[in-house]
Amino acid sequence: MRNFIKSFKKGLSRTKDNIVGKVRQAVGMAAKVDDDLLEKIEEILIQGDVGVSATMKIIDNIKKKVAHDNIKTPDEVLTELKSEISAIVQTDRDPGDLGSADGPVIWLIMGVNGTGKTTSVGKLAKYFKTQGKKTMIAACDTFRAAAVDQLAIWAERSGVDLIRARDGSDPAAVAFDAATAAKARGIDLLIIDTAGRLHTKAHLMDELKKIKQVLTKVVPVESIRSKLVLDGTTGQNALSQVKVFTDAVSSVDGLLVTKLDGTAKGGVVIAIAEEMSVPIDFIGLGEQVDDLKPFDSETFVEALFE
Ligand SMILES: Nc1nc2c(ncn2[C@@H]2O[C@H](COP(=O)(O)OP(=O)(O)OP(=O)(O)O)[C@@H](O)[C@H]2O)c(=O)[nH]1
Ligand SMILES: [Mg+2]
Repeated sequence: MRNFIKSFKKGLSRTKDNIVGKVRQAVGMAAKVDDDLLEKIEEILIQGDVGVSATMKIIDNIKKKVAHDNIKTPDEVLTELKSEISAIVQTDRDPGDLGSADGPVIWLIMGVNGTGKTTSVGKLAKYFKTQGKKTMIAACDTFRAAAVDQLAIWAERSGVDLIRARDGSDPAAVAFDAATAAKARGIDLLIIDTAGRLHTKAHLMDELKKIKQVLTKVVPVESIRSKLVLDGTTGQNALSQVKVFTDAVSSVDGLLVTKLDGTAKGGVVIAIAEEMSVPIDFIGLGEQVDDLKPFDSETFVEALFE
């Protein structure tokens, strides 16, 4: 548990400095709670990619408490900020819970180019294997020859089987083979890597639909979970990707927000929690195999405020 908190703290340190660090500074310099202080905090939140909607909600709630005399000192503003953020990101969902479906659960990993899909597949495989799940991965990125090799290295590192495509083969056909193999081998979780695709390219989005449809020939549709990988450094852009991918595959069940260690704008996690109805399953806090962590809202808030 200590290590868990430690990796959240390390991975989110730039965001902490940029958001909570700056608010703490502003609060420290303020003699009283006034419009100037609240405007300053609003600016810090927006600039930290917390998003307009979550920022407005937070500031409005603080203002109400100030008006009702529930907040009197600048220090209390910081305490209130913490509880407002907690309320927004709060979840008691266990992203590692695969449910009790018969046969393999399939995670279809998708996203725009370079968001961290392939490395996340490798990290997830290690995570679920450690949880005692029989895990298998499949390389359905048939566009880039190097993608399959990249995944093969991760498979070896994580000690899981890999179903690989021959170059140029149809990704839906590979997905079908992988699902069939997973079922035959009594696999608990099959994680499918797909090629990066711009959400504006309709034919590539159709391909995802086709992969999903083919999978339903092997497992019930409830066993197929569409997971969208978002690059945490791309800020508000990430939010629009959720909408388009959701339309393409009819629903996205969960998000993986990567590269939070590389950004001061991890406030995007708060923006996503506020504006999107899709939950965050895992967050990427580094490049090592253990750096993809199940999103734990309490630990997230602690890491920012401790
Ligand atoms: N620092 C950091 N780097 C990450 C994280 N997740 C992924 N990366 C890096 O991001 C780069 C791209 O990762 P990939 O997994 O290849 O991305 P992809 O989405 O599969 O890319 P395409 O298949 O080309 O669309 C790699 O250098 C990864 O190491 C993270 O959480 N933190
Ligand atoms: Mg890839």
